[in-house]
Amino acid sequence: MRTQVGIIGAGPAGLLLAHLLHLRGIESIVLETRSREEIEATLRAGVLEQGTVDLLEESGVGERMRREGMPHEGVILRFGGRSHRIHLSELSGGRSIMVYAQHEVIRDLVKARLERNGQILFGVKDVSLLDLDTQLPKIRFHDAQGATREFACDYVAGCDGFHGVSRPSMPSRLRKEFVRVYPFAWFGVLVEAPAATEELIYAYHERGFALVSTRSPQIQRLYLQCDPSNEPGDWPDARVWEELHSRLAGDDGFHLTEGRIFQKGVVAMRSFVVEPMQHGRLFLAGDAAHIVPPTGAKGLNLAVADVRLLAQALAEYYATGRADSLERYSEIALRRVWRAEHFSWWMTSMLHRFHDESPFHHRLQLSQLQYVTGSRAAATMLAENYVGLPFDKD
Ligand code: RFL
Ligand code: PHB
Repeated sequence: MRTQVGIIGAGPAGLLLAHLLHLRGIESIVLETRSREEIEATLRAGVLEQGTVDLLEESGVGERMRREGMPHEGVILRFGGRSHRIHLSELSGGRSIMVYAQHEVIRDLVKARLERNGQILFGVKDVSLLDLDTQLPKIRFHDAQGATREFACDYVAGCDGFHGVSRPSMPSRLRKEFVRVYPFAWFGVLVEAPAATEELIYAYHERGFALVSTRSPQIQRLYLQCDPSNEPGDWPDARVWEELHSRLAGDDGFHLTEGRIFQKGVVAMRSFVVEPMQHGRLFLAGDAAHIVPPTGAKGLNLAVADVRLLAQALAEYYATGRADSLERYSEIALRRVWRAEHFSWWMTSMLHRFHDESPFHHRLQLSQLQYVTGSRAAATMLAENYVGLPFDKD
């Protein structure tokens, strides 16, 4: 077996890379440890930046997103019992976001690959990456039937998320890792209820952060800051509603409609970057190389930006034989990565209660929120980061 690009992981990064390469006539094989059903059912992100939406549309996989996704032109910051709207599109030259769930993007991409006879091998095990610093790296694995298989390729794309094998396959002395773990997590629920609001609400409250997001007019996605050691059993439905109501309370008539909670889970909060994002013929993309806390809604969008860049660099190599862009992949990708790292850390710091927080810190957070919602300059900074900086600034 032989292919041009071996792709590890069928998350948004791996699947979109395979699709973008196919559009440029480059062959790939995608290896995925989980089943198709599992990857299509895993709940994660919900917010797509303007650049992500444009790329999905331009590459022919945006049709269902355009029909079923929900474009939002603003976002709400809520504190002191009042909502403050940031007019995203007005402040960012007409850019906006699309609320469309990550697993729907995954379903669209899997379908697009399989319709074009793309190779995705689901249910593989024990993937190992060999000879990465030679001209002909190899990928060895057990297929879904348990047989040992191996193929050679020109390049390997490590798109296997934070817990994958790709990053640890880079020699540890050649990589530098930057980490921050936050002293809180998010408790997320899915609820059958009508939307309480037309736009996402990021709420800061003395009892902690809360986020009101949505999946469809009938299904709402809600999150609450919680202790990282919490488990779903710590949050009976009544406690979830009590906390949400108190963290979103105000005197402006806002009301969150309750409904049947049909899914619960805890999301850890971490910032992480590895440098460089490449070694020999291995290129990391998406969560394999970096993690952001979900407050800025950047993780999936960064994965998309990485593979866009990588697909262009690989296309240049196959068209001209020149590897200049591939050699600069990490340097260029990391500029956007660190911008998103800063924005996500900043949003997280502004909107959460820290357990060791002093009254002084609390006042600083409130002042920051007032400034961001009251000053056009400060609101513009939030808006242009939230909708995503244009790719041509990379
Ligand atoms: P993924 O999605 O983790 O996919 C990696 C895939 O690789 C497979 N894998 C392997 N395959 C082969 N061999 C191995 N050894 C393997 N090891 C692992 C895995 O099974 C998996 O299928 O990484 P990718 O593609 O880089 O995509 C990253 C995004 O999934 C992630 O950044 C976002 O979900 C983050 N995120 C958000 N991002 C946004 O842009 N907007 C949001 O609104 C947003 N909200 C969120 C989020 C993440 C969340 N969680 C649960 C962490 C909200 C939440 C709650
Ligand atoms: C979501 O809808 O899951 C979501 C929205 C915004 C975020 C994070 C998650 O910042």
